[in-house]
Amino acid sequence: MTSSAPNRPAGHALVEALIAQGADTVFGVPGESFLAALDGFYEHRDRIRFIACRHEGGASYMAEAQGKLTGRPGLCFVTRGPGASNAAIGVHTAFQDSTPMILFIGQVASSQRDREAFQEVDYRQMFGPGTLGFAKWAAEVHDPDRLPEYIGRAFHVAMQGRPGPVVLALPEDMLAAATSAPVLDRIEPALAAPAPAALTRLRDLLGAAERPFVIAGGSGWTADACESLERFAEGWQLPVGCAFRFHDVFDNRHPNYAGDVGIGINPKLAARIRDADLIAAIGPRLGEMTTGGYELLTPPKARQRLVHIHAGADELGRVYAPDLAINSSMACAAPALATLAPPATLRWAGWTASAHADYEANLVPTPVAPLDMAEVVRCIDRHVPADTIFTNGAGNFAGWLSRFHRFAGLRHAGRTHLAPTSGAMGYGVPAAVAASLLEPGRTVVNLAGDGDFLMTGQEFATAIAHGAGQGAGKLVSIVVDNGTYGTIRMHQERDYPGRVSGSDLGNPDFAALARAYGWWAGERVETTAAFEPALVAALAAGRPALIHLKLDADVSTSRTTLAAIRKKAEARRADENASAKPPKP
Ligand SMILES: Cc1ncc(C[n+]2csc(CCOP(=O)(O)OP(=O)(O)O)c2C)c(N)n1
Repeated sequence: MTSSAPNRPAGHALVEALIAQGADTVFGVPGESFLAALDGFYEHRDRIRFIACRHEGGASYMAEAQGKLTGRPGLCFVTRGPGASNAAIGVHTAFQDSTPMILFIGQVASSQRDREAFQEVDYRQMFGPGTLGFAKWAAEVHDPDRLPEYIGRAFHVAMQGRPGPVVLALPEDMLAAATSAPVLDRIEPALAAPAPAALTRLRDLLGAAERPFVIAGGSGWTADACESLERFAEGWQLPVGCAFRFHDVFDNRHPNYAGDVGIGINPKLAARIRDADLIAAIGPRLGEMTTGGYELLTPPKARQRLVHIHAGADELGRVYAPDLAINSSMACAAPALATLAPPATLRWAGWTASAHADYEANLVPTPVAPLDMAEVVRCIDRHVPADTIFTNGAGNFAGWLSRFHRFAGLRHAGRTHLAPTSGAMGYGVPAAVAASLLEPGRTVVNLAGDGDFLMTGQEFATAIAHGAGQGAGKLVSIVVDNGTYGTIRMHQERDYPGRVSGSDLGNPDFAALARAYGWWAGERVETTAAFEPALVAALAAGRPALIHLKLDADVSTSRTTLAAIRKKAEARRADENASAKPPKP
């Protein structure tokens, strides 16, 4: 504990506490409810910056991306009712993605509490653990002298076990009151480690397997832990797939890499996971997207033997009854796994080689004209450094990135993928802006859908205002404009063929919009050949750049078209109708 200036406003003490935790950047939208904290940011402006965003949804996404990128809680400040409501999407994303984050909300004065005062909300009800899916912990601080206690708990809770978001409401009078509260030293999370007996059992289970498969993912990975995972996989010759949105946990070029286990999974990989006799899930939640809608592994007792290693005790046995559950952080589990000596002979070297061969074969696209998204991704990869950070929100457009981009792997390049496990649209632009501000030396590429982009595109203004993408690292946003909420259209064609409802979009001129924000933008790209010069110009622009791609809506995914989906659905309907006919007399 460091003692600090006596009798400064609690708002200043709060900012000092964040600095002591290693923070140099917070994201937010100001409100009159936390003026004393804003004044604290002014007081300490040489050590911490307040990035004023254009919407609390953008700010909370940026803080979530900060948590993903740094492993420390991302920090977001918003005002009461309206601000908190807008910020909810980032809290939900941080919850589903197990990302450490703290949302600070300016609250009505204590003297007005419980009157439904202006914009008053009870954030413990709104975000508290009882809501299942928002904050891990929500609290309101009433005593300025207890700020260190609340901040300390917030950092611990956000980072420990299964990481996640914490909400702290700060009544405006509390923030303005004087306190001599000291400042806590930097908090490191307590890390659970595997018990020796569990490791022995794991070794036995692996030794008895014929077709083992590792699914790696979740949060809490460090470069060292990823390197240990790689050594474990090499020693035991295990095939490794990355869980949904955690594609960068394992080097995609490694000979043991088998592909990503998420939306749009390689069908051969899905078959392999079904056929495996042992699944070692190291780090990920076994959520709907990573389990193919709970079908690759069927709950509660999967057909495959299941070893589940997770940092959160509550995740173990939550849906699946594992044969072995290990409650451990990745920082402790991975080095322990790397020390497990494999037997002299392993039975599954061919199985692992064919898993990687399936992955390589899946990288070969079916050519599409006039604009081939697979070639777009390949072209980006030729022109940007290996440590480029890719961001995306939700939509079919992201499928081309998932399938064709080869992530360098966290052990080599740090986190290179910021994307929402929660499937939240609008995540990609704010995440890219945050990444660019936090790591100005790295290139950042955002891939966005036209629907996805316009949910948070206003954060282009934040990028310009705070100098993102204007240094060594480039910032490029690529908008895939197909004139539709394509994912929903795809589902409609599957379930209600030909009946397009609520999914068409009327779009602006994205390049003109970008220029209005001060971004560079060239001609709209409509062909594969036009993309490379557009990308080269964007990377040389010296400021953030947008590339507007026009894609035919029929090109639904990297595997199929809307027309094909509709035809199949109509044929299925015809069959169903025929079999429903009463027998002829
Ligand atoms: C915030 C939010 N709202 C709605 C959805 C439901 N949703 C999922 S994908 C999608 C359409 C995405 O459209 P677009 O960004 O244009 O990408 P496309 O699917 O066309 O490639 C919608 C509406 C969501 N996931 N998140």
